[in-house]
Amino acid sequence: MAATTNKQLISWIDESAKLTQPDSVIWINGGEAQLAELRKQSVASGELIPLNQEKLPGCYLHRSAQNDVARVEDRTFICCPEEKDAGPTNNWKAPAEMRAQLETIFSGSMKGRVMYVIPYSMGPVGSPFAKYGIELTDSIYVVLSMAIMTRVGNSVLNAIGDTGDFIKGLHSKAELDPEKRYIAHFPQDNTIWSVNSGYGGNVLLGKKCFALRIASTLGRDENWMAEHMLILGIEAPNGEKRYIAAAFPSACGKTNLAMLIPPKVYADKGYKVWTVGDDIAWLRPGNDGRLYAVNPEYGFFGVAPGTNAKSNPNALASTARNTIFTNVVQNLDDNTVWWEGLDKNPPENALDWTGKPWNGKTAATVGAHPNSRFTAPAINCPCISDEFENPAGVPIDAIVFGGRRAKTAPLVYQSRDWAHGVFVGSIMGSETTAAATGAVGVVRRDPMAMLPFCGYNMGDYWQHWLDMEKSLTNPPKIFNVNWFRLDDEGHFIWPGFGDNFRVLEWMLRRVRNEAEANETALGYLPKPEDINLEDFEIDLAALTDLLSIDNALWKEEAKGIREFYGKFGAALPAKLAEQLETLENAL
Ligand code: GTP
Ligand code: SPV
Ligand code: MN
Repeated sequence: MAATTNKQLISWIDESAKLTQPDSVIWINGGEAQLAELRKQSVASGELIPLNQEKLPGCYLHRSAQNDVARVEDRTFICCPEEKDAGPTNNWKAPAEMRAQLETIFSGSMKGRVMYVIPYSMGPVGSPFAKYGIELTDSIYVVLSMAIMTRVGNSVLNAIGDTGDFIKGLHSKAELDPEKRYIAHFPQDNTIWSVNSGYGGNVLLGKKCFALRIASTLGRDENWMAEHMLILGIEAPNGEKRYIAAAFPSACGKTNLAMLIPPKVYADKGYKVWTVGDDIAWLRPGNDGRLYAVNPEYGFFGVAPGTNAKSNPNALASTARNTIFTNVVQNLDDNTVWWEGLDKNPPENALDWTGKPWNGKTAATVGAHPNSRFTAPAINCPCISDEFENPAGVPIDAIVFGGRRAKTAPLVYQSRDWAHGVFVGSIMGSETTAAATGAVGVVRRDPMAMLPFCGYNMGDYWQHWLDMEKSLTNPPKIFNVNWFRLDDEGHFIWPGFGDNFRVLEWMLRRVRNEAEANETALGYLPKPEDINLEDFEIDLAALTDLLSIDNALWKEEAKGIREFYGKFGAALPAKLAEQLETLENAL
């Protein structure tokens, strides 16, 4: 039974049901009884496998189809009326054409199935930042995952009331046919259609589809920003808290940075890190001219491999209960989970991510898929911030961009001002990861870590970033980091993880005008001695190397940037073209 009389909502659901022809329609009310019943059904059907309920209470394992393990960027479309508004970095199709094509695929796709109606909120319900969505889906996995990742239920229907103010998402697993898999966005209708996939970023429509692609277009029109950013708080020994937002591409360290534990020397002094968000930030100028951020999500959809008690104990603790694991190893001895990098003791009596028998001691192949993930409630996180539910958000002092670069980018540098900071974000490059299908380890330009997530022309998006400065009398300082420089043997030079705190601390000293820096072609770089080396194993020579700029490599880089910028034609903001010239001249 619908807990709403909203005519627009009900008629859209009727229309969608007419198209997909489910046997029945069930409204998700957000209550535990209904979710428990759905878990029971999904266990009966094999969609979820219950894990050891003593060791992992409320936890389940899910195995996706083997051809459906990551976002499909080549099948993701922005369907705005004009191709030029999607820009050169998005796939585009005319809305009518895409609708017609997808209607054929959706037609009857829910026959013999239930259509679930999920009312959900991105952001705390009622917050000035919050936006609401309705996802229609034929997947219980999607319902249960959305109930972890977003705020779900009748409170959202109440907040929507009789308005048309909600994002319409239609998802069907259909036949999971990769040839008919499409993730289509219709920004002018606030509509998302996703079909033939069951993988997170393709089907949990609140996340990348709504909170980034659609929301970025809303932000452009309403003077705010939707970004692929973590949000963390740093508490100083005197109790002062400052907030940092950081944009790194997929599988480049956002969850890890958001939950980091400061090195012992800092922890002993009383420094703490608090997590506000690990993937998405919605940012709005406040009345005081500062930039405020909320995390619109309610859970973490985190990368499993590499997560362990040393690298990210807070993420591991977050997965201790009420978590859905996707595509990890099932340890048959005690019915728990395992993945590469969890510990040095892989189970011998196990099933790999595809469900085949797997012996971790002798197997030639990995047990967990490289993009295997956990879906965990944010409130499980031991370091979740007190401000996580603050409807007004947290004030941001620093914005950090970063990617995976084996050679080029130094450990850290600071932009000269806001416009230069926008330039620094726009020229980001990073090696591709398993989070999307396609080759891994290839360097591509990924401006602001938004290449796969910007819902409109990236050139216009850069202009929007530049324009935001007008609303900010006290804008955040903008930095760039690279935790991933390699030595000649291919090892990471920087130890990363907890020690990244040393770099964050330099940034906050810069914010307070308390730290030195060298002015270079790229911007302000710390001198090696400006980074706190107390109780640290790295030697000064390595740090000097990490903070060096190879002019020849950067001249090559500038050529690549010029080529990339060339794709945008008239949409490239003049200010960014000037910034590039300044860089080229300085090199
Ligand atoms: P998405 O959820 O895809 O957006 O990824 P993310 O940006 O949250 O990345 P995540 O924190 O899950 O890290 C991805 C991978 O990078 C994991 O295998 C981590 O172990 C590794 N990683 C994270 N931080 C560091 C670091 O400081 N140094 C090194 N060398 N690796 C890191
Ligand atoms: C990413 O790929 O950046 C993710 C995972 O955070 S997904 O939700 O699939 O987009
Ligand atoms: Mn992400």
